[in-house]
Amino acid sequence: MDKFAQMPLLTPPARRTAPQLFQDLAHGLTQMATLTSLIAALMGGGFAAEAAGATAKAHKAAKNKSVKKVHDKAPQAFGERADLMQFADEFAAQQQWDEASRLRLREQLAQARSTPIVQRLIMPAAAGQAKDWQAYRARFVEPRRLQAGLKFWEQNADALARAEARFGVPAELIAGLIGVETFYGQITGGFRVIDALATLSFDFPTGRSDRSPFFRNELAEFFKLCHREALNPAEIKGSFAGAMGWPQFMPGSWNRYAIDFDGDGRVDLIHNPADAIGSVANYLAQQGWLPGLPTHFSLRMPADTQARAALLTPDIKPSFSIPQLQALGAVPSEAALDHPGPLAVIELQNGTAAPSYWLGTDNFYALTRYNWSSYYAFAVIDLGRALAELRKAAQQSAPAR
Ligand SMILES: [Ca+2]
Repeated sequence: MDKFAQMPLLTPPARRTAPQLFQDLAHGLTQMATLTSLIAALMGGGFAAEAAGATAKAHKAAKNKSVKKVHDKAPQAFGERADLMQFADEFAAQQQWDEASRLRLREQLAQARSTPIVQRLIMPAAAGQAKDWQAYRARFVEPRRLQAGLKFWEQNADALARAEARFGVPAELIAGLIGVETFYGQITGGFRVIDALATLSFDFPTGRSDRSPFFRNELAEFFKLCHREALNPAEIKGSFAGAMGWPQFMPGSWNRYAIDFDGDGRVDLIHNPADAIGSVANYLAQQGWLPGLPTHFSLRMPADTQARAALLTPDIKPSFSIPQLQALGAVPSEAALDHPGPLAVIELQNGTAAPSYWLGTDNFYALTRYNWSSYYAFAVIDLGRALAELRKAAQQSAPAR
């Protein structure tokens, strides 16, 4: 109950009644206009205005961007560069591949392309921009993604329910996560993974901390994956960093955490949403997800500057007990008082407005192992919660048989 006290996500239905609106949904009328009015009614007028404003802003930003568009140089094949060929020979030896496989790997790496846009995208975002949670959230909790999410949940209800039962990860969070990652499989990345990973392994840009050892390891994991699943490395696409498929798993995460969840004997995160659902739940379970534990609670921060700084120092790693929080002047919500585990104080900046603060549990921390950002974790939580509320309302209003 207290979870969204500071961020009302779903205000009670206004004007038209939810049952009328949801009958449309229950009967499969999912045209954009219907759903948009449905969502707008559910969320109160403010949401629709906010969403429209955000869309307009996004268009404006995109327009501004196109004015000062960066022209990246065209990708260039690496060819038989010594460092890549050495990598191929060492990897083939380590995997005890035969000569034909070793030569094929050398050829594949020689045809990989060093890609300037990948080098640009791996650089940190320009500093000095205030983070704005509301703007961030509006990119994800918006009518089109909600519509896609409801359809996804409907089509994969069985897999979501099985994943929740087996791993204890709520279906709404799995649905929220896949929605934030790839808009339900619609945006999975257009880079050849071999180009992205080879660029970041062998032509990592200067000007930021060198992460090429990480990407060389991911490149090796990618070849293991392709070999095992009989995939052609040249054909697999993903993000600029090499993340793949519905859940955007890096190759190493795919090899460690992905599972066959529809029982067809293959692990396919690129075409198979059921495998993606099971794999996301398994990933979170392996990161220490505790079934039944909420992701966060609300709190009131102390006014004292030093106390606030002390509360924020450990960042998203849960490390405070309730008495420790209280000793620093923080006031945890009623619901948080019974929580036995450690808590983190999470700050979400709201541009020029005052920040929002939350208490994150070990489960909030597990979500941030997927993507190291509180904003990301809250977007997953909020999108999932909105989907769950919409589904519940639809089910309640469905005509009795
Ligand atoms: Ca499968």
